Amino acid sequence: MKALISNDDGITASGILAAKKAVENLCDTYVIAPETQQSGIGHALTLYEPLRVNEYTLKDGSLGYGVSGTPTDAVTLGLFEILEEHPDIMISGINTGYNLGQAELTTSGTLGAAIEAASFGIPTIAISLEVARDDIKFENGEIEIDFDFAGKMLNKLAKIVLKKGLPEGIDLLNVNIPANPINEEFEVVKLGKRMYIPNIEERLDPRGKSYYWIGGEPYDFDEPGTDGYELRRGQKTTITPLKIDLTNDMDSLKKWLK
Ligand SMILES: [Mn+2]
Repeated sequence: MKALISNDDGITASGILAAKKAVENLCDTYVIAPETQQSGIGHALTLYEPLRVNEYTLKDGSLGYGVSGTPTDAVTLGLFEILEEHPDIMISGINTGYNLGQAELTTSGTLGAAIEAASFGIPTIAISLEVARDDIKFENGEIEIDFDFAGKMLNKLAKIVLKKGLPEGIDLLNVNIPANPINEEFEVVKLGKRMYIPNIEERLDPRGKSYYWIGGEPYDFDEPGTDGYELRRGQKTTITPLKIDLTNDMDSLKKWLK
């Protein structure tokens, strides 16, 4: 069995090594990830720049492939250039910081990599860890983060996926690990509305012209049964089944067009 492991925090991030460590007793692991921090890049594909693949020695001494592009670039090169055959499972993460809700699902690079792999029928897990401190969300492997519980949950889930694949009609799973878990169960939840309310900072450049910096304040999760509510308020490990097909109600559209 083979696992392709990627992320959006970059190949040097500690979370990708945690993901590798979590599943290496189950299968062969191949770490193929962007060289640089790509959080927020979504499902972007590089079409007008050359892409390089550089070999990296990961902190555990093993070989990894760093791609000079996006998470989707890394997965595409992984599947169609670097690996000889498609893996039995793809894991995106472990992301530093949660990935919740409908709104940012397609801006998340963690989900971007996952959606790309899942679109080729590979059973895929996107996994993210809630972190208490805002300043470590874009860490590059230099800050010590405790991925032990997240790794344990990932191992549990990957074992099931490798044995049974995913249920019919489900393309990928979005998993979020709380900072202070109350149990070792998976709570099946639907997507909430969003993770953040945009918080835009306007600054002045040295020539007096405005520039903007997009940030966010956590959305106030208020709907029980959603990922944001159960993770943030309940400190449960949430798991959401996703499908890539975004097609909505065709009949109501046909009626509307008449
Ligand atoms: Mn990230």
